[in-house]
Amino acid sequence: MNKPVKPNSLEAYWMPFTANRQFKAEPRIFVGAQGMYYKTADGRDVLDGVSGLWCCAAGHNRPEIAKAVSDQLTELDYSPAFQMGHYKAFELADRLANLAPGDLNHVFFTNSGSESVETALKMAIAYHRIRGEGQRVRLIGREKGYHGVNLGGMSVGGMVANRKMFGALVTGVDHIRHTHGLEANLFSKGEPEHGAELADDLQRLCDLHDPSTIAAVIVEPVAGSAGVLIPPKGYLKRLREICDKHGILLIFDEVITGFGRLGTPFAAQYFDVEPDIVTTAKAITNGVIPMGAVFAQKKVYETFMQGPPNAIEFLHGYTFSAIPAACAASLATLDIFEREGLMTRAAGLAEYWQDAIHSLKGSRHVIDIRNLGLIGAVELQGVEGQPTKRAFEAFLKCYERGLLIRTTGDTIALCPPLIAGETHLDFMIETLRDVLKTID
Ligand code: PXG
Repeated sequence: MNKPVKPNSLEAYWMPFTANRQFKAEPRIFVGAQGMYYKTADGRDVLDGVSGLWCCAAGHNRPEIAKAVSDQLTELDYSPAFQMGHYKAFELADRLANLAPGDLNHVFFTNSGSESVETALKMAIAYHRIRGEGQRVRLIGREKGYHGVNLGGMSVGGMVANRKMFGALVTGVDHIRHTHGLEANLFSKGEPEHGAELADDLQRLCDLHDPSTIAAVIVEPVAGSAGVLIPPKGYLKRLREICDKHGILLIFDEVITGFGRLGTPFAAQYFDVEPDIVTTAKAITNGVIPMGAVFAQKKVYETFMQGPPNAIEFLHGYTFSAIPAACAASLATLDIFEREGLMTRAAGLAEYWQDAIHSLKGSRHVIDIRNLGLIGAVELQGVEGQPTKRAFEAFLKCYERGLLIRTTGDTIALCPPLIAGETHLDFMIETLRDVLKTID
């Protein structure tokens, strides 16, 4: 095996969403990965408690995916995305459409969650215009929502720290209230009992702006980046009802919930709510090659398929939409999911996981615990005047002890690969339990 090359300087690389100076003073470098584990530059195994960044759902270094990509690169390396096609793009779209619920049977390819979101927002606005409702231009997001980092997604997003540095953002956007922190819901197991009525906040915005001006509402069925916020029972159904009443498209951003995270292919099936558009990315290729996919209802696609047959119906797309290597990686990923039952595996682990993570109730600093499917969050009391400090300390200490976690604000998020066994889940919880004892 090649020895990893060690650069002389870490300076040139401006790292994304990273404390660059802290990192460069104490670098954390991965040099390998296998199954549930990363290998660090200092030779330690680190259990991946977060599937990379919610993407390596089938575990690391799956040889089937590597072979599919490698074979693809020597057969057809690149095929123009516009006005040309290659078989795997059609095959993949078809297989994905079969996984999605109801009429969500057309797939538009992108290269990331952020691009999927921009695509969905543009699709929604253009859809209404083609139907003769060009006044429907307003986009509604939710406080604490995360929809990637591009201007549209950031504008409908509701994470204050991500927004505040970047100007006035896209106009014509408003937000419904978030569902976080209801006293009565603290330490809820699974879906919280209280708060379905928070969906009625959409009606408030309809009353304010007039529903005829609203194109779409975008929400994460389970909010990830804001610290794992589980929707209250009945909340998403209520959002759907209000959208239906007013002709507003409902977009589910399933960038983290897609591909088995809740024990169903998509959260839409878990919550039995059929959105008009679904955005995905991450686990679609098991994280190995950038790819995203936007699922559109038949009615949305068919609305676009009008006008002269040689006219481009949707003036949108990316050079790397559905590149052959990403399609090959995704098809191989779906094969693994099918063979190993990963699309539903989280359902079987969910109860064990729920009991395990809730056993941390009473640990030092813990003020809430949330879970659903194979997702969990432990919220810590922040240090007065120094938000994020305590959780970041937990992150560093877990890493030292061989566990990779994610933190956002003072919440620890966990989402291990779907191949995890009970002993892996136990290791995660026991490591966290020990670490919590040691942080101030
Ligand atoms: N939508 C949602 C719901 C996401 O979670 C994006 C869009 C953007 O995806 P890209 O591929 O452009 O990054 C995301 C990304 C975390 C974490 O730890 C979450 C994301 C990315 C990195 C870290 O919560 N989500």
